[in-house]
Amino acid sequence: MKNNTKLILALDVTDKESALRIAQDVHEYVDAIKVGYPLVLATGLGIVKDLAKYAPIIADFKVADIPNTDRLICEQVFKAGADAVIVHGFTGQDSLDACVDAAQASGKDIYVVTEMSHPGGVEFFRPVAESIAKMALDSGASGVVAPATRPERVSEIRGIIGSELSIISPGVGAQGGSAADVINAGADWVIVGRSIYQADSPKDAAAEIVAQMRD
Ligand code: OMP
Repeated sequence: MKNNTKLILALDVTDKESALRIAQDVHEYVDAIKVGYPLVLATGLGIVKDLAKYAPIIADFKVADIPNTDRLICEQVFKAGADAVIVHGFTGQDSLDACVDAAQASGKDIYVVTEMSHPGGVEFFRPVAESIAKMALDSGASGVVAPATRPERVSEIRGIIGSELSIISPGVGAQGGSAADVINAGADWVIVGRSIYQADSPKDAAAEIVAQMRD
């Protein structure tokens, strides 16, 4: 994924027409489009190929199963045209390794969730976030997901993973985080959903966020 705009669109709409319209509208301002359960369950996995015309696709399926099932899931998602998959790390090293192996076999990327951005993200994730970040580093994953709602945690996670792995960071806008603050804290990309796809002009909203990160 090229780091031109530092913006990843989280396309959590549930109809194909809106998804394609928004992707076309904002594609020049985003480095990737993240699709997840809302859009894929509503429209089917084929949406990945449709959207891949506009930007690389990160499939956010937060994969969290035994190694064999994880591998099967990742293989299907890569076959569908995704460039990266977001997975959980709490299932352990062997499960993560299965995802990384599947990704490396097809030259794709795995991003591992460390600590989640919502208020409940501190309840169970906080105590294990550092261990998950360390495991992600050792596993050969391409990067981690860390919360824009807590830039200080992004800095701490950056301290663990060093410069080798990327940090993609959700929680900007609707969840209260600031794009500029989390980039200054060490994130490589922000992931933004509602502040863009619910805006009157998704294109202007995306342009504004990109401008904030350049100031
Ligand atoms: P907005 O809050 O609408 O900007 O969307 C944020 C996107 O990032 C959604 O697709 C979430 O599912 C996702 N996300 C988080 O919000 N917090 C996390 O800790 C992890 C993710 C994610 O893995 O992408």
